[in-house]
Amino acid sequence: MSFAKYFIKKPIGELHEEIPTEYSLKRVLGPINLVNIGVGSIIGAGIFVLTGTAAATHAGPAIVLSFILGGIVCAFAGLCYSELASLIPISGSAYSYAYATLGELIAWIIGWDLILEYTLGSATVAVGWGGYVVSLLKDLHLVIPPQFTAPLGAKLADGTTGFFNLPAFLIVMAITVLLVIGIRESAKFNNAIVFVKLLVIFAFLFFGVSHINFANWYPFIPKNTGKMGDFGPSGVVTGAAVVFFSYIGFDAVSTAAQEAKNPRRDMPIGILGSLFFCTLLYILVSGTLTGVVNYHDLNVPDPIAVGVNKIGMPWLALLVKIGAILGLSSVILVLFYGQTRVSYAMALDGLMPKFLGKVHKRFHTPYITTIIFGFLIAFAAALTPIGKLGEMVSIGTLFAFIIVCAGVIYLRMKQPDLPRAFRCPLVPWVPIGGIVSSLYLMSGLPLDTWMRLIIWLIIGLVIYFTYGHKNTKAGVIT
Ligand code: ALA
Repeated sequence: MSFAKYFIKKPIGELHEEIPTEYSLKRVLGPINLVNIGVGSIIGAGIFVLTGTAAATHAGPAIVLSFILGGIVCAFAGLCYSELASLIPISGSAYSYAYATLGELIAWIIGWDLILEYTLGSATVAVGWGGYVVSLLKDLHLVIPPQFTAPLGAKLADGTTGFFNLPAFLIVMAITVLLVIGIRESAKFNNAIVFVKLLVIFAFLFFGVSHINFANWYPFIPKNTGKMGDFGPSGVVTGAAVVFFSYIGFDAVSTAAQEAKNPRRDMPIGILGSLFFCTLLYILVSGTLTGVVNYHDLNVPDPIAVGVNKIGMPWLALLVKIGAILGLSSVILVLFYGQTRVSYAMALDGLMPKFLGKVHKRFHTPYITTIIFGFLIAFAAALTPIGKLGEMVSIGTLFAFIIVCAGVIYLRMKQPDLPRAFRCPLVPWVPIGGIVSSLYLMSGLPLDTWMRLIIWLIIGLVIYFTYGHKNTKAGVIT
């Protein structure tokens, strides 16, 4: 249910205790659950797949620095998200916060951008999922023809070209069905998956550390090849822009604000706690991986499993693959779920066609939006290389960060007296730090990725001015 419309009609200072009881959810989540939700949606294809690609093609062992850089950018944005989340303790996303505080146009831009982030984000993770499934099946002597495990036109090792990434397509279709019939992650299921993901990662660290070959860390920052972003200092920035994907999801914690026992205290703990934990883990994993395997050999769909193979523990490689497959499935589910709820909220607010907000009579899920986006995500996953998808998600998310950080500064100036349970420290410097560092990471992304973002935003604005703006005026909360 979107509350944005409801709140926008109230003076903003009166927002807090105003959630109508028929819409209110049980407040059951404590700080540990919230950190778990964060970790559940953060750890995914970023660390399991993109670390390898980014080390092999951009940063080398300095991928560790890329992760630190990415973590810093997210910490700035995380502090700003926390202030917004504690200001408006309603269920939703950056879209709902923006609607209630920054107005309709900004909300539209963020919502449209979030659709890009979540749609392509779930496609990216689906491709990573496919990589681990193909690798697991190979261990079981089941080989899918490589043309059906790679995107259209991809050059394959045997000299042929890829046609359609079938495993990635199928997992998205399966998750579409789950979302239509209404199975979403319960807190218990999420905890179990988080446990499995962490188990395989800690096992890798535990057994990997003693197999680090220090020679693999030299040169720590490989020499630039002459092309911007291919190793050298610029490679570290490009690497950060790519692995930045691994941090996406910490904002998912803010969507649980309405179910948190003490949202004003626990939201920031959930967001920043899960971010801090993951940053630490990523630094350790990427350092160990590039120490165990030379970065040249990491441009593979299953780098962590390659690392474990190098250690010489086939049983652990099997465990890593199963853990990755389970873990990645839950990330696809969470991201796709987020996508359907954003477009559902936008449809209820009148910004998107009403049929996207239509709920299934029996399953009570927004089934039309789920099915339409299910096909879009599945085809994007089947036809596009993971690197390109990940870059689009990164640029879209960084753009949303910039708006959120700017929003915090704007609201502090316009409405300084609002009750803020969590205050972002050192305003405006922290939000400015968020804006500048996001722009810095965006500068590491290729021009064609920028062009795609700009085209996406232009299409969004055309739809807003020709459709959304007119319809939302007539909209009422339902
Ligand atoms: N952070 C999530 C991942 O790495 C999206 O898969």
